[in-house]
Amino acid sequence: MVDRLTGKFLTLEGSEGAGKSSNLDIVVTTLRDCGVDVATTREPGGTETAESIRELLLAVRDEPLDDLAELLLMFAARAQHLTTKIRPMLRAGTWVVCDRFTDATYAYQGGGRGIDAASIALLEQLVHGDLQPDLTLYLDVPVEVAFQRIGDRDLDRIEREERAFFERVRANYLERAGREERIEIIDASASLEAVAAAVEQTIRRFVAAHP
Ligand code: Z5A
Repeated sequence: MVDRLTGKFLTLEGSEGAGKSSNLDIVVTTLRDCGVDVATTREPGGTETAESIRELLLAVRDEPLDDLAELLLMFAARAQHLTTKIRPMLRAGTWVVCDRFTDATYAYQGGGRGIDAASIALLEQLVHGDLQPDLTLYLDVPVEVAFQRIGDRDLDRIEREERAFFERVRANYLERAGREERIEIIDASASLEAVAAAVEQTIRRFVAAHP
C-alpha cells in the first residue's frame, strides 16, 4: 500500500556549535507565519524509546562503544522515531522539522568513523526506503569556529572526538550537499542575525514553491 505523506519533511544539519538549536526556532516561526501546521523533533531521539537510545549513544563510559554498534543504534532510534512519530505526523499533513537525520549518519559514522557509505545506504534503505527530507538546511561552520562557540561546556561522548574527526564530518556534509539538490548550505559562521535571515529566506522560498 502506498504511504501517502502529505506533510513536508525538513531537516537541520551541521556540526555541533553550528547553531541548529538557535535556528530551529527561526524555521518554526517562519513556517507558522506562512500558515503551516508544523511540529519539531530531533535525532537521535524524538520518542521515549529513541531518547533512551540517545542516552546510550551520548553517555561517557569506560567501555568504548563499537563503531558498528553506534551505527546500528542510530538506525534503531530512527526506525522507532519514523514509525511512531514522523510518518504519522506527515500522514496527517503536519510538516515535520527534525534536528538531524540520516545525513548526520553519513557525516559522523561515515565521514567521522570511516564506515563505508554502502553499508550506511543498506540500513538507510531498510529503515526509511524512499522517504527522504524534502529540504535540508546544512549550517556550515569551520571546525575552529565551532570549537570556540562550544567553549568549555560539559562535552558528551561524540563531542569529545578530536579535531580531525570533525574536519572529516564537515568534509562529508559538504560533499553530500554538493551532490544533493535538497540540501541548502547556509554560511553559519556569519552573525546570528545574518544566519537567521538566510534561514528565513530559504524557508519562505521553499514554502512559496510548495503551496
Ligand atoms: N549524531 C550522529 O553521530 N549520527 C546521527 O545519525 C545523528 C546524530 C542523528 C547529538 O546531536 C550528537 O549525535 C551529535 C551528532 C550525533 N554529536 N556531536 N558532536 P545534537 O544535534 O543533539 O548535538 P549537537 O550537534 O552537539 O548540537 P548542539 O551542540 O546543540 O549544536 P547546535 O544546535 O548547532 O548549536 P547551538 O546550541 O545552537 O549553538 C551553540 C553555541 O553557539 C550557542 O552558545 C549559540 O549561542 C552560539 N551560536 C550559534 N550560532 C551562532 C552565530 N551565528 N554566531 C555566534 N554564536 C553562535
